[in-house]
Amino acid sequence: MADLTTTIGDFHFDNTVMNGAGVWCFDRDELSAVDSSAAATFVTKTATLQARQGNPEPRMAATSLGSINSMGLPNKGLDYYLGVLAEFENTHPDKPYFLSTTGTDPDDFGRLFTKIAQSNFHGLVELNLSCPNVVGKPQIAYDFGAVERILTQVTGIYHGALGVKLPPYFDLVHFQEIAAVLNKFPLVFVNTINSVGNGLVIKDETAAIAPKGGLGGIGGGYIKPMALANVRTLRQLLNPSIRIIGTGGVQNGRDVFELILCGADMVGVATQLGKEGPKVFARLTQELNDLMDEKGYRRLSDFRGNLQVPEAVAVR
Ligand code: RRO
Repeated sequence: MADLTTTIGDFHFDNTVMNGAGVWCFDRDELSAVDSSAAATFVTKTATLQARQGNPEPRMAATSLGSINSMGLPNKGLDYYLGVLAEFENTHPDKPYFLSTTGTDPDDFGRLFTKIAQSNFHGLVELNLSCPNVVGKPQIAYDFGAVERILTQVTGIYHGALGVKLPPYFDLVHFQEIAAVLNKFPLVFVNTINSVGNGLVIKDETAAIAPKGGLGGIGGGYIKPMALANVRTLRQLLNPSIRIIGTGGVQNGRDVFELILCGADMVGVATQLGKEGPKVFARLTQELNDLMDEKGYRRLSDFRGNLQVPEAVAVR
């Protein structure tokens, strides 16, 4: 078996695949199923100060190529997830877990992070700056000034391991702008990418989901090229101490390999986890291991970030 261990900040993981926030992480039972699978660890559903019902149904649909969702941030509230995390941390003192959280109003961030700082949680916090589905609320991380203001406030309050969940960027100047902001803060990771916001899937003559006139975040195979490009470009622009969790479009071990080749330190799985359940992690681990064996790689650092680009040849 190849060595699939990886590190984020001071935290060590005995595998490199985990869930993406939103899938198999709503409550204790779902988190427990991921915890006892081959996954390295889990991240919770994004927690807000108060529990939320989310958007009306139908709000998620799977297609052969991926998924669309407009869940609208349903969750059981920060206190619930802090309570569940305390149980997992007691049972597995050496296993690092991720808490995902976000605010729906500017005032929320101070209150969220004061609570987290006062809790016993000692894992990693993933601040979700990219939920595409709360009606009337833009995706925060497309507003670089807002990201800087929020991170200034949060890092003044919270001194534990912190990372951010980013939306996909599509413009090279935007990559430079977000990286310049993130590099000002003591982040230990970024998770890239969230779903591609506001796509539309049609079944027969009807939108697949109901909220927002049918628009929702697109995940799965549709978005792998964007995930690869975001991991690769941010790896080139971010401080080396900021590790990258690459998420988006993972269906098999080859996809995990490609995200690591672009520079990912860990890999998140969302749509395929929803389709297959937590046994997906054992399959992905085996497929990654087999591919590494074929190529003669013994550890992730043998190929991480080593993407080759063809030499450019002048057109005659
Ligand atoms: O709950 C959602 O609608 C949701 C969230 Br918070 C997110 O970060 N990404 C997504 O695709 N859906």
